[in-house]
Amino acid sequence: MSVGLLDGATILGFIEDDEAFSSSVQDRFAYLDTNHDGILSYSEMLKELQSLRMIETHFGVDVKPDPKELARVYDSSFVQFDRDSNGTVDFEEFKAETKLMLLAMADDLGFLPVQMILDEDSFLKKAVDREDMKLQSGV
Ligand SMILES: [Ca+2]
Ligand SMILES: [Ca+2]
Repeated sequence: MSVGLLDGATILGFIEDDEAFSSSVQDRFAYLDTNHDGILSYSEMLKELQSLRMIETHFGVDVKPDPKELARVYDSSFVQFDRDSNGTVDFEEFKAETKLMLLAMADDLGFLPVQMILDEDSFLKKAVDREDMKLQSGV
């Protein structure tokens, strides 16, 4: 974990950089796909859903839900990813939903930079790293 400064533009820049975005989505997908069959099952997605849950709590919505409630939250997030409702999440579904989530987050953040605790291999951390690198190289 590290602390980074994040605003909407940083996230948008990251999404719009298709090469950077696609490759980090690919990394994340491969990391979650523990049996390497090219699709994510519910149990493989759980790790991702749990980290999304952490993101929510960072925005101050820290309700301590009971396990049943949490399972419901995971279920409904999974359904959001699984657009064709075939019970698994393929790469295109994963990428599309990740993009939507990041867009929504960029919208929420707006133009005021917010300090956030970032998971080492989260998309937000990658967005911040990318922005830092851009600043350093003066582009
Ligand atoms: Ca799999
Ligand atoms: Ca699907």
